[in-house]
Amino acid sequence: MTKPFPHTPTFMTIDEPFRFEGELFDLEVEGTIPDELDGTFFRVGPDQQFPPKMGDANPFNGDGIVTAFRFKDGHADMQHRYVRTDRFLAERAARRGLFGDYRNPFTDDPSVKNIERTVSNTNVVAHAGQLLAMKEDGPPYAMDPRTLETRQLWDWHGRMKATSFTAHPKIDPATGELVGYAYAAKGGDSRDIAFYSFDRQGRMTRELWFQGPHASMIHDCGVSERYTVLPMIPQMMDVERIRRGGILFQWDSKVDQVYVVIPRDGEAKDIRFFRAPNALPGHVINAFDDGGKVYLDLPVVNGNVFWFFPDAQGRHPDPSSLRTQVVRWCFDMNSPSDTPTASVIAEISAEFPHVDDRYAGRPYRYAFMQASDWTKPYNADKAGPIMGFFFNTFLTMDMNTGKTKSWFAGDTSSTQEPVFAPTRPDGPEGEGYVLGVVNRRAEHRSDLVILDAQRMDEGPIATVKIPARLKYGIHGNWVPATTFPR
Ligand code: V55
Ligand code: FE
Repeated sequence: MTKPFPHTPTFMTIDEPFRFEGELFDLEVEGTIPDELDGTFFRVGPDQQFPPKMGDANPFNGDGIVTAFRFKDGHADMQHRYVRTDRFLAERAARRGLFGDYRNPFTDDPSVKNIERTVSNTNVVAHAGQLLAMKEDGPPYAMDPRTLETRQLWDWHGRMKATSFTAHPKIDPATGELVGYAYAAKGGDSRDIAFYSFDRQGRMTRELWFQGPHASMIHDCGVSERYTVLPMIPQMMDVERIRRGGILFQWDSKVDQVYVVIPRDGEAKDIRFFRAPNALPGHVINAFDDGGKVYLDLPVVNGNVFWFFPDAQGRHPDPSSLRTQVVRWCFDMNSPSDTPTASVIAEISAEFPHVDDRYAGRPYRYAFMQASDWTKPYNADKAGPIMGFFFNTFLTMDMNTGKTKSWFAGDTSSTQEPVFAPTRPDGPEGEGYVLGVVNRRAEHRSDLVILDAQRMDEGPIATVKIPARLKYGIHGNWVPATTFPR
């Protein structure tokens, strides 16, 4: 018999373990789902299968569970299924947690010594006929996009030799290539970084190994037509620390942001390392270049957002005290200076960006994000306390002006990452819908809302009711029906 989960922030309120798998045909809808929505919104998040072996766990340690919302002719169906990772299967067979702390193999049960320990809980990306469930501490797992059955650990036919792969690869809309990288690419806290490209069919076309200036978290990347940029977060890795029972990542306010700029067709000698003052580079909105200048847009936070990866003194800032700037960096590859220029597009606590994927890597105008609007009310009596990451607003940002149109989800709700779905393949940029899960915290239930991307302030066109709770999700993507023909 499984023991109860601990009543700690990771496992409380709307984020209590759910652990249920299943499907729902023809979800109840308030309003009207636009007929032209034809495709699937895939998303993933952690939902730990068994109570944590070590007594508690951070929210990034849970087993990945994937949701597919499939849209056709104004209807929505839903599937919700765990990724059958090797770790998930080993724990299921044992009926208990065998893997210990986050990215700490020293805390594992000896019986799982040689079993891949990634949980595939961070992103789901469609490429070359498969759905890839990803977490940056291991290779992806390939899933069947139609059934959500897990196929296998995916190392691209044995060619991807790094011990891990990012959860934030980018797909070049012009070529269909998947471009990504691995950090700590030889395991542990190695400074090795590997840069990869795979063509439309999933064949490896580039592999480039080099070393970074230090070993730290590289969570996301920007990919333009000719360059890839890797923002290095001042979250420093140390395997000696986990050997002593500590945490793999530690915030260091004395370390600069480092932006690694890699020419997509270049060699290791062409790689440049740019530096900016200590801060936290967040998720990449988009990147583009004009040949010599590389532009990277992303929210930059003035401190550490990962309260479970504190500094050497065990300190972390109160999330509501942090300030975010949406920044456009310019990296000049023809200048010897390692200092990029910055322009601030907006000052707003917005994160989890998506763009119109047809404009990925190219000059573009719109970003779709969620935001923490602390000026809005929150009814903790009804909705329960806020623990950790909290967002309450969906918005469309005009990147030319920094102006936003937004929708507040209400004083008992929180939001999850929104995605963008265009109305038609040849429509103008940003004409389409923003889809996002909203947690109805007082009802212990979730909804999926659909908003007009250009009229966010008018509120949902449709609310798809989910008679279940979708815990804290991480990332997802809109995949048009043409990507996986029926
Ligand atoms: C992040 C998320 C992760 C992780 C490392 O948001 C970094 C950043 C959900 O897991 O393992
Ligand atoms: Fe992420």
